[in-house]
Amino acid sequence: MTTPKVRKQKHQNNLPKKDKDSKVLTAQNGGIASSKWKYVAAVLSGLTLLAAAVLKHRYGSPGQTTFARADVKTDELVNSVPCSSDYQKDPFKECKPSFCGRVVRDNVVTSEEAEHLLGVAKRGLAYGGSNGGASILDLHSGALSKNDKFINVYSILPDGEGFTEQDFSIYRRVKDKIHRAIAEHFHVPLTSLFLTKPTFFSRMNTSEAKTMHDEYWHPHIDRVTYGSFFYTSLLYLTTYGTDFTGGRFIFTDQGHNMTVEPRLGRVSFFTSGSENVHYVEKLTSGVRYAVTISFTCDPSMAIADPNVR
Ligand SMILES: O=C(O)CCC(=O)C(=O)O
Repeated sequence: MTTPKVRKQKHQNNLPKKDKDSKVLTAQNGGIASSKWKYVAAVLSGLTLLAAAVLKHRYGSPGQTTFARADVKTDELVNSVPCSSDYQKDPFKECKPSFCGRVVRDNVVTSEEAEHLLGVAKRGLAYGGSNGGASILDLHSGALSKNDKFINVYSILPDGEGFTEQDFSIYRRVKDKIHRAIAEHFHVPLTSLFLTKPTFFSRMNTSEAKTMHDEYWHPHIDRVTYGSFFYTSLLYLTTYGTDFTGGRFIFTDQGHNMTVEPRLGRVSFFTSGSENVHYVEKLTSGVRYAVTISFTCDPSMAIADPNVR
């Protein structure tokens, strides 16, 4: 019995003459031939990398499409997706999604309204703020991130400070516009669709997470995370690439992500079930502000509009 090593030697010695010669020739000229091919391969891979970088910059990386770009103002972008089975057991026939998807619109809220709400967010969050990278302010409940927990902003506001009737009236107007946009798009009677909790301003920055509340980058389903949501909306108060980097909103479709780049005044709304798993990328610079305003079909989960206190 021969070992593999012995068999290999035997095979080489038995090569026909031509093969032996060509082996010698290759050995002699290999330096020139292989350096030529190495050069061609290097140029080709350089060109491929360059093309990939250009395509990535323009269209996103393979497996990822930029659905809404921050530098392009858009009336309406629609991306339909099949509904998950999450709504099957729900009553609320005329309200629950009969079709599912995502919509991005830059014409629902004016830039003045968005800028005013950015001021409200900054003013309110100045009374608190998380130690980690994500802080929230809920004007309904008063919940405000402070260090590693939440406090009630209404219980700590000094006399004469806080939020004005104008702040609340702009908030309610914006909420009504988004309510109408969702009802129209998803063919739901306005009176069957209710504001639900939590609604909140969010502020994200690059600070390291200190508690799980700071970890906004985990893929999740809003119906699972928040319980009562049927339709989620986000109003962006700052712009990707100008006010911050990272922090894009990503729908994690199977094998292909759809990205929404936040833009001041941009409204993004979508059905809240597992057809719309999503996360926010970690910020790499700057500060990102947004408001989450969501709606339910379940009247028992409805909340009233917030009012000055
Ligand atoms: O701010 C965003 O773009 C989305 C935040 C989010 O996914 C959430 O609060 O559940």
